[in-house]
Amino acid sequence: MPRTDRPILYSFRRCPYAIRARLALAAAGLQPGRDLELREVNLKAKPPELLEASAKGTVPVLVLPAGRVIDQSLAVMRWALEHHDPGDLRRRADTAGQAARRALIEALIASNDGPFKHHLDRFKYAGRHPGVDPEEHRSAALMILRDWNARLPELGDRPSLADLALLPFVRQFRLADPEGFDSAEGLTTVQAWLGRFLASHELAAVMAPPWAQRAAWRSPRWLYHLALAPEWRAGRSEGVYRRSSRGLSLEEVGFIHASHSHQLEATHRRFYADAADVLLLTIDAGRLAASGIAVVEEPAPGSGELFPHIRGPLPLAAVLAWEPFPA
Ligand SMILES: N[C@@H](CCC(=O)N[C@@H](CS)C(=O)NCC(=O)O)C(=O)O
Repeated sequence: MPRTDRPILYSFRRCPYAIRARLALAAAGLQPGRDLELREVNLKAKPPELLEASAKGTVPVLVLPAGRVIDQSLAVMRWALEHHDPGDLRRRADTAGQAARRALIEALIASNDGPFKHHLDRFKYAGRHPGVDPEEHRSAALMILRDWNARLPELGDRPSLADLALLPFVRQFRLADPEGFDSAEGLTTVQAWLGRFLASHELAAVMAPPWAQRAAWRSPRWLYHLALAPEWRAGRSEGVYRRSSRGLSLEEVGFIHASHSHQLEATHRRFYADAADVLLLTIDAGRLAASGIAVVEEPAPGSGELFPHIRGPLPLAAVLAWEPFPA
């Protein structure tokens, strides 16, 4: 595992596991940029660096400077709070009743990560679970929330590790049916608890830059090509893309222009700044090679800076993702 100077967090803005990890890292006083590098991940195009760190390919993943990899959200939370836990989220302070609170925190987390998540997935994403009855799972999830409703007050008024670990999932549950959640009986404490979380600065902070970027992190191992949306659409319907650069075809130029991650902004400024509907194509050089298409590093006229030139038509299978650029 390559050494880094700061921890690297692979994250996905909307993922509840990643949200809970970001909440704990922020509660520990860590800041992206200053204390860690945040890499927003497109789960449909996971960067090779993430998969090398953790082959299971889920987020969050924290890669520490010495090379240690923490690839479970709860372990990331505990790592953060071991460093700094100013709000005593883990209920470690030596006062009466803390052992019982710590046990309750663990019990609530087990209830969330096990049965609650199970029912949440089958209620919210019923289409992914053929044959399940979403209503049955919604009722089962509500039963669990009613149990939490009775137990949460035992943790005291201050937030705890359980709040950070559970609330992103309760938020998801509510999002699947806000009216149903808000009008559910026997949930007054849970409803108020979620309401405070949804209005909190803590949640707002981790859902916005620098904790969550709209655009995915760009791996230096991938290649990038700026395309005009109608031309990319035409390429997709033909099954192969043959534009070299703005206004020029592969046949005219002899190759397709591309950029490395660090060259992209300048390429956009130089050639596409006034263009509408620009898309950023993320290209896997390995898949190009597998299709027999060579990439040659060649100097740009004038500057001599080396750019990757794709020496043949771009196979659709080599394009991992496309998105509006700038994001
Ligand atoms: N047990 C893991 C679960 C993490 C997880 O499942 N994350 C989801 C996103 S919310 C993921 O990365 N899924 C991989 C995928 O969708 O390809 C943890 O606690 O970190």
